[in-house]
Amino acid sequence: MKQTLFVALGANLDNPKQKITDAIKCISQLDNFLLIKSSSLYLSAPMGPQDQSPFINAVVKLSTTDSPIDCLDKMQAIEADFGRIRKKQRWGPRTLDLDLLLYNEQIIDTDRLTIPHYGMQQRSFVIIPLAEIEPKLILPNGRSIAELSRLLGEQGIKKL
Ligand code: ROI
Repeated sequence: MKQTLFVALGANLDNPKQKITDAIKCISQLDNFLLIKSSSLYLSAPMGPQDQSPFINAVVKLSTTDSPIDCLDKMQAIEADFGRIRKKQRWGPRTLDLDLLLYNEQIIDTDRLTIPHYGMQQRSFVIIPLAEIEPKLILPNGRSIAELSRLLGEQGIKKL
């Protein structure tokens, strides 16, 4: 059975634009994954400590036969390949961040995985690219992506 998965990408170190483009290609080549849609790249002001570079952000829609935890393992393996060092400064700079946003309409709350992603509704750098590729989306809590993106607006984020 094919499942629908949305993944958010973010990076702000070492040529982040190239990192995001390469990561999208890498995800699209994973076994059991099919890339359905890819948002534009966005330049966004850092959330968290301000003494760091702006981020490049994007969101992709995928179809997969993998379970949520297998998806997480694969995304974390790609993060590691791209040289992300975990456990550094909280909310600090990162070479590549891959967050599982949504897996069908499922709600998952385990030690390793929280879906929908806990902060997504407050983050314009997630909501705006998600609204670009899936304007009719309704989140598992019943809120529409159109409404959320209207509420958040495009402050601090710029389509490239
Ligand atoms: N800020 C922006 N703009 N984009 C991100 O992807 C991002 N990721 C993070 C923190 C450090 C919280 N800030 C961010 O992990």
